[in-house]
Amino acid sequence: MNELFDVDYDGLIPNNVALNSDERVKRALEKWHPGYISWWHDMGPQGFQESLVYLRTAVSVDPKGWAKFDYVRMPEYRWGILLAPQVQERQVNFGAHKGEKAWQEVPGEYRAMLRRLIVIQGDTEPASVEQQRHLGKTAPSLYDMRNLFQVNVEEGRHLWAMVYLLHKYFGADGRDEADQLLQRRSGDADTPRMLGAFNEKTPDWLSFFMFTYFTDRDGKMQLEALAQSGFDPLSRTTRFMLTEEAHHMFVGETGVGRIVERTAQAMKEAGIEDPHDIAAVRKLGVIDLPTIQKKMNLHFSLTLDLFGNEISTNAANAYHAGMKGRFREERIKDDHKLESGTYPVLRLVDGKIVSEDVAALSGLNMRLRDDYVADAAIGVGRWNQGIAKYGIEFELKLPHVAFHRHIGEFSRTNADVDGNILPPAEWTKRRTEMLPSSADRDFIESLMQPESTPGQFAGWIAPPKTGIDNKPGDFEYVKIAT
Ligand code: BYC
Repeated sequence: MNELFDVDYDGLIPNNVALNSDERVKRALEKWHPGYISWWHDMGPQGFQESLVYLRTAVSVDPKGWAKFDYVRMPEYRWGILLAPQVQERQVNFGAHKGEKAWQEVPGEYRAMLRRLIVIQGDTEPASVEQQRHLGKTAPSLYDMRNLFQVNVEEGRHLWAMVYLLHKYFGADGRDEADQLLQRRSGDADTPRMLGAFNEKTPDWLSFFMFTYFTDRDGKMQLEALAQSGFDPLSRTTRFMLTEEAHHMFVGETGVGRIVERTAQAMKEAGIEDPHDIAAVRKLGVIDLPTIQKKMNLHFSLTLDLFGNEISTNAANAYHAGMKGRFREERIKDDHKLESGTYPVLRLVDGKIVSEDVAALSGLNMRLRDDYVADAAIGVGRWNQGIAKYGIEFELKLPHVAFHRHIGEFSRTNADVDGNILPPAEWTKRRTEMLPSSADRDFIESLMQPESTPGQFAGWIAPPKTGIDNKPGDFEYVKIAT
């Protein structure tokens, strides 16, 4: 066994953290395990727990080849604890402790801060599984169903990743937090998940793809920032999570791309040139582009809220402490302390959106959000190429960051998708031009008929270019148990 990369699969909990020689944590996790399985049965994919799903499981943390594919019943998936290999002599790369040795134990003065970051990260993982649990029943193909379940089991594994840190490094309060991660429920009035977007519904597959494109991408940015952490176990665990996260965003990007392509193709075949002739496009059984734009407006704006307030003392403290860095900190050319310097932040001043320079440390949430917006725009460009290919004049566009916000500067106002501030009555009047209406939702829902013949796809989505694990087009990705 390659000590650096390989995973011990002998015990109940696969791991590369030498759990066998850590009796206390091993016992704590084995005690947590039944509660997790029972949560998975109650809140995991509904109706497919007995089906055989062609899933990848991490068998190594070697970036060159870490996964193996096989049929698995989801409750029997080997959720494991996998940390990226330790970097020898690693240092804290930013903040007040820059240049000191990275911490292998929790620094006492940052314990509460670190626990909060880990708990928030942990809370989003089961939340997304809960949000997506009904989708298997309306999957547009076995390929897509398999991808949904792959995302779900890996979010489950990401929960394990955070729970490991809580048990290993936070004693009794870590244990309590780990238990609570199984008790909160997405959308529950009394015990909701911690962050807004994770209490929203994911009612249909367009929402699912938008969620995996936009919201999983917040996951990427936050994990990248945590991967910089001077608390080495957090850095190592989030580094490996990022490897899995890439597939989730692939599912989102290609999913939306395939929907857009199918719409454009159907319009071309039917000779419809006007993308705004919604009734004509919908008659073709595909989702019109303006409705796709509205869904995008919704998911993008909900996701921006996950970056917190533009000006944030929490973010400043976390950076100063060396706990949460910037996106690709190592590539930034500055002093990595940010004790001086500024960052431009969009603010609402006297009813207008203006850019103001604030202390760079205070503007870190805004900076991460800016990096996110740039990253999110790339896939939108590719979707637009898919539309242009069919000669249709329509461009999908990310809405203004002030649009439809519930956290931060712009939660106090109503901006349209171009960033114009609207009086409340005007906003209410124009709302369904910019966000999905109940009629839009009903139409999308009417298309959500399952397609479970291998190699077949629902009429509103194009097939993918290639299969998973190089499988042929008619591969049976899920053997549905009847
Ligand atoms: N909803 O200084 P502020 C993922 C609270 S996604 C509700 O503005 P801070 C995934 C905040 O908690 C990535 N409350 O914010 C994706 C604070 O409350 P307290 C998840 C919110 O702390 C798809 C107060 O407002 N990971 O992995 O700088 C599928 C003022 O705080 C919200 C992380 O987020 C909100 N949206 O930034 C599966 C990383 N925003 O404590 C998985 C860890 C703010 O004063 N979290 N508040 O009562 C963090 O780094 C930060 O806590 C946040 C907020 C970015 C969330």
